[in-house]
Amino acid sequence: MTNYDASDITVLEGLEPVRKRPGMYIGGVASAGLHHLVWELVDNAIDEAMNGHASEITVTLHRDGRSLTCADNGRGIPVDVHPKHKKPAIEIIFTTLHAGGKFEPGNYKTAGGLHGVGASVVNALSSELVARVRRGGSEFEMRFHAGQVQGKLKTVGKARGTGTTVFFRPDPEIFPKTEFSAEVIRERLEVASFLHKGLRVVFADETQDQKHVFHHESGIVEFLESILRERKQRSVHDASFTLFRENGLRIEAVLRWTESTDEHVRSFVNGIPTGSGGTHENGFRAGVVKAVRNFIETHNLSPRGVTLTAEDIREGLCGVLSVFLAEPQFQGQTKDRLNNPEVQAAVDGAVRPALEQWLNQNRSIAEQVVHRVILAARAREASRAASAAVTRRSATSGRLTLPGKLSDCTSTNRRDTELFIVEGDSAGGSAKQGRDRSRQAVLPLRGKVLNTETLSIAKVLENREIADLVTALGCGVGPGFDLEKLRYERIVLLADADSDGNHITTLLLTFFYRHLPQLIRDKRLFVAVPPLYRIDAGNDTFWAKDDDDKERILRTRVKGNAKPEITRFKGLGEMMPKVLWDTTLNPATRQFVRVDIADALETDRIVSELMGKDPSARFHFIMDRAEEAQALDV
Ligand code: 0RA
Repeated sequence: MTNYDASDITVLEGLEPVRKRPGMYIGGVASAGLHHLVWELVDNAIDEAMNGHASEITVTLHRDGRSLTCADNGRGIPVDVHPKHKKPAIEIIFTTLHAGGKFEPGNYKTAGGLHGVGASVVNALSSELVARVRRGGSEFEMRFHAGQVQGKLKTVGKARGTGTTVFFRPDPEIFPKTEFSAEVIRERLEVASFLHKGLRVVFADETQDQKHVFHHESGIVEFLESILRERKQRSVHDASFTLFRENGLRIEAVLRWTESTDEHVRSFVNGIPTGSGGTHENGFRAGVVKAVRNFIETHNLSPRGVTLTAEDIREGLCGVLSVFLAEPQFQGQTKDRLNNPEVQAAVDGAVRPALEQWLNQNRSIAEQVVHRVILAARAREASRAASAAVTRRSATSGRLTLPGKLSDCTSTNRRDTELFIVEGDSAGGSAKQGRDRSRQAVLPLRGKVLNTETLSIAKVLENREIADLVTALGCGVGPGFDLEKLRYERIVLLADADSDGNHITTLLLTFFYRHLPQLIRDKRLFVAVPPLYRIDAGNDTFWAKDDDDKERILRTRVKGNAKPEITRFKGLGEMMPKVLWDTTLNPATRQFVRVDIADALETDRIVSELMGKDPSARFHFIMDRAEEAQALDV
């Protein structure tokens, strides 16, 4: 390891392709791509720490919010001159694509997927980058602009100890928005500190004059506790099951069962979040299910009258799984699913015996877990019966059983049809008159929608408004869900452009997110954006969706000295049907926002927080995300 020097660096390629097609290297130039630059440097520093050479990483977000420094106390990037290329190693590392240390056995690299593309990609996409290295008693410095060297490597002074410090400023010619999110960075660094136990990670946020120090000696055990705290979830037992295993593949897992009805497993490969799971997560799930099943069977605890499914066993499971392997293969559009087949059996084979043994050694915990699992099976049976009743109403007996207040469309072909879910009867009336009745259906909902966040499907379906909605959709919910039976191509939420309307939209989004996520995943759910203002100026009429829009129109569209007349709509109900058609229903002129699970984890956290905070703020957050996702679609 210590005989590493510049001659180990082999493949050389310039940086022009990176600036030409940044998306190929960092996934895109929107916010996620911008933050990739940070992860890239942080991952390099973490690699140095993981291999035992660094104990502390400091990330400083500078006051302008558009530049950042990542420092570590590792060995320092080598500065010796490469015999063949006659350049300092550090220069090669920062100016050539895919240059890096050759594979050293026993070393875990974050390489793979969008990661590990190297410090050179960060350099290529920065208008300014300064690398400083402390090594051999001196401090060295090298400066770059858009990936090009600005002068030679210089010695800037004497130094004690070793380490690497990289300052960079993302290039505004590449990124439309160069402002970092302190929150996104903070969160990622905290997670890194959990996954690399013992590592000190400091986040100096100059934009808010805050300094965060993350340091967890118990690693993912503390991570799980923090997840439960954040999700406000109660455990059904105390003490987590923990697993630390290392033989070629490092496997760390911690889990416990909660009272929550969902399953929440966060998985990582070499410290990189794998939001779409993969083979490691599959092995983990399979191992947990087999261990619990075995325990139940061995002790003759099977319930009478219900068969336990894998989902029953995993209901309420909250866990963290972190694996480290030498050559991870990532897959999927966002490269966040692990694809190495050998990992599945390895994780399954590690988790199953260890968990079963743990259950046998902790009998009171085991009893609580088994009780929880049987309860889940019984609840599933009950909700299946309830949902089957609703689905039957809509699916088998045809239109006659559709809710009376649904104004259905006349088209018998689902293609291009839309269901507008409208707040209130009077708005429903305008929508009903203003719509294109051949392909647009209207379902008015009365008053506030039930908050479905924590309710089982059976409970949710006891609510009349929701049951009517499910009947109108035709696709059922829960175990009875069938996308083929969905009666419309698109589902559109239409509510007033005020805080009550936002609240209703949030509650409906919660319902869809928790109970019909398939519709969101299948990109069927939209939110309509009705106008808030009408601006009459001379012979022209303009519509504005919010205050900013109004100001913009007044500035740019209203000509001459005619004094514009501005009308603020109190609600959809007072809008003439024709106006509602022109502004909100007509596919040629309307604006929709598509609801997307762009970042399922973040959405989950937001939805979990639903109770007890300002509803309109939450709404904006969800919709901002939706808009971001939509912007990415075009
Ligand atoms: C290759 C060799 C050596 C250090 C590093 C890479 C290194 C890279 C980074 C990136 C961020 N921080 C870093 N720290 C170290 C050193 C090999 C030796 O000293 O023998």
